Amino acid sequence: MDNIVENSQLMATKGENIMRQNLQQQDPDVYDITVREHKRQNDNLILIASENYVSQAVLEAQGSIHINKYAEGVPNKRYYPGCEIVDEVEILAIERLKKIFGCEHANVQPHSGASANLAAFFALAKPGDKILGMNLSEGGHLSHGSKFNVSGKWFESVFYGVDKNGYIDYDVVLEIAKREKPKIIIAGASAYSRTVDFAKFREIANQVDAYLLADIAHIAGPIAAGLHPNPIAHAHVTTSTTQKTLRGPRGGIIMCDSSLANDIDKAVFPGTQGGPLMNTIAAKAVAFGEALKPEYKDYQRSVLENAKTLAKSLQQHGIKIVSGGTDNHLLLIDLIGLELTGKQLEDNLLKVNIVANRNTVPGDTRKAYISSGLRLGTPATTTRGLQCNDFVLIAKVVADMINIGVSSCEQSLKIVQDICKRYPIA
Ligand code: DSN
Repeated sequence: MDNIVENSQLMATKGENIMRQNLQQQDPDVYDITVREHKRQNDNLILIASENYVSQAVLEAQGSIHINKYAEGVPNKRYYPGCEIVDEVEILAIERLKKIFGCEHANVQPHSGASANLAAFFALAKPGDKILGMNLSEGGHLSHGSKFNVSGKWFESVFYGVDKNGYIDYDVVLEIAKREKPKIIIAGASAYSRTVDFAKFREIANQVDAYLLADIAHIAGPIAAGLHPNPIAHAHVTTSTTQKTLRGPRGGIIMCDSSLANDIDKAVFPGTQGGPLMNTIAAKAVAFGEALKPEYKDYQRSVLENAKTLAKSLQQHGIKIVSGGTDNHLLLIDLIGLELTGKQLEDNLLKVNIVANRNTVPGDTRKAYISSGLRLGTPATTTRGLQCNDFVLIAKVVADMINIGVSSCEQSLKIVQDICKRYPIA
């Protein structure tokens, strides 16, 4: 008997400790890893086009008590009790998102961009239907019909690419659409640096009676700031991630007009997901609030200006850029014809504290794991505060790593370290 009392007291004390101890006290191993990751993010220039640094407020919301709540269903129609407060935060996220993009309906529950796309497919098509997306090797995304992804296994996927100048040729897209008669046309990419003409895509979709799905994962930030055409008036369904240019937590969103609202909501839950991540939804609400502030537009403008400067400066050093430049936050270095591969350049840049990922480029004959290109993006470094003159220096470092190779390492590393010191992360 005494033992039972002692044990339950011990458990109560342990429970209390678990609720009170911070990460450092409770799990020094994970704490130590986290401190080192913080240092890595501070000491390197993150030029991965899909990464960013969230605000302190987004971090707090993501790590908040909302993490504990199950809330299957939608606000005011849940399958669990006790959802009245998390309902408020989800409604806030939805209303802010609708205001940013001007859509009639929004679902903020997708766990990621790929989950958002899966739910959109689930709502609009049936297994075996045909979908038309951008070729992965020319800038598209895995979840747009790649044979390695569920989208390519459930659907018959056909693809469009870019022309010899690196631009989408809308006449060719129309030709393919007329020939293939897809159920869904996907307008969106993960490595396309030019403006996407959503109105043209809708005209094409109308001609073949297809749904238009706009995936704006990469360009959501510039669209939110009015610096890239908005697909909402043209696409039947629009999906996005929230962590890239949009600068929110890792997650997904879906937007559509009221006529598809119910289908989309049901496709997310119970169609393809279970309980939503309420802490992530709280963090999305915070990020959407930030996107509605006037200074957000300045940030997005700087992202685009910095990308343009980086592209132009690289070209001045003789580096080939796919499509000859950029209209958005990213650019692709084309290494076709050089011995240097994308993988080697990625590895070499790591030696000078620059983190950017290899990518296939149009006309690439190397495997995706090796690639003949490198993708560079400016969202994360712009959040740190870097300006155009910093990108002139960065271009010189990248160009030296291509033209001269690792022999220029020491001086290049010093330039990067100096920039990182001038713009510390919190
Ligand atoms: N969205 C991809 C990227 O652009 O990095 C990852 O899936």
